Amino acid sequence: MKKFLDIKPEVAEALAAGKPVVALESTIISHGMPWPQNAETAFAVERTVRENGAVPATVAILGGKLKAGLTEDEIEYLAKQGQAIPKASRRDLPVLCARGADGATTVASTMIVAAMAGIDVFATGGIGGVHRGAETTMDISADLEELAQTPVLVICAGAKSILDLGLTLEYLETKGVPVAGYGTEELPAFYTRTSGFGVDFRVDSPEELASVFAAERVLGYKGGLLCTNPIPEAYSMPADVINAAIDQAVAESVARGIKGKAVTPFLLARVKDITGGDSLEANIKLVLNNAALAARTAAALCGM
Ligand code: PSU
Ligand code: MN
Repeated sequence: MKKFLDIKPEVAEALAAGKPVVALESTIISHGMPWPQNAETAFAVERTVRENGAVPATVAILGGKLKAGLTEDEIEYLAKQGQAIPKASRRDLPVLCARGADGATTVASTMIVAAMAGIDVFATGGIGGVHRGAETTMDISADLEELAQTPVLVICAGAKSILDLGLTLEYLETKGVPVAGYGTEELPAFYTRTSGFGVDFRVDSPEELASVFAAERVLGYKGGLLCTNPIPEAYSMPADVINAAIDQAVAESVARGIKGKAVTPFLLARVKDITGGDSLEANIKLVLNNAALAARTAAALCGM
């Protein structure tokens, strides 16, 4: 395992000293946003983590190495390559490592690398989940299975309603994954602060969130914890606008027969195109918001 793991020296030093570290994913860089906003956002997210008291560790696979922490040049490389970098979830790591290839990590694979490196907290935008129509397609993201088996606290802005949010919550309940709402009882739906679905429990401070994760560890659970943090009010989008775009994108993906790992990138790209720059701006703001909460939670966890 360690043969493939490459922890950036700054990250390794922070971990050895018991200082807070926050993992960040890279599918959002190469597949989630266009150049150059993807690079600008990745740098802004790292800055936000630092400003809130933690060391950032952006995760990716480069030359077959599982990187926990990237240099600026490496982030820029992923951002410029964009879709040319394969999206890498749990099942993709062995082949990419064996072949010395590159990959952009999803929530699932970022959790795997974070856990290997000893990083407890991970900030992202949206997680994968149970897709609409999954009762026939069986399209369920490996992110959910990872939350059930890998001990990392993931902070996101909920999930986009490209997914079936009700079924996603049911799946997480079945798998025993605690789902927190930060300052809310309702699951946020990424672009909007509400979804009509209730979360498992509410927390109101980084300390409170950290204490639940710490308790989960003391109990010896093997899985993770999901914290859903609503997009700041000022940047949230009108539900009717975003839902119309999502419905159109889902209908197109069905009509075109999109399958497997291509489904989520297809839907994300279509929603972005249909809504123009508005959804990109909202996306950037919510990721920064999650990065700040993750850094403060990682710091609280270190103080426990
Ligand atoms: N949902 C988003 N933004 C994203 C993703 C999902 O709103 O960027 C990315 C994340 O990397 C997530 C992955 O882990 O897509 C899930 O892909 P799949 O559904 O194929 O598991
Ligand atoms: Mn899928």
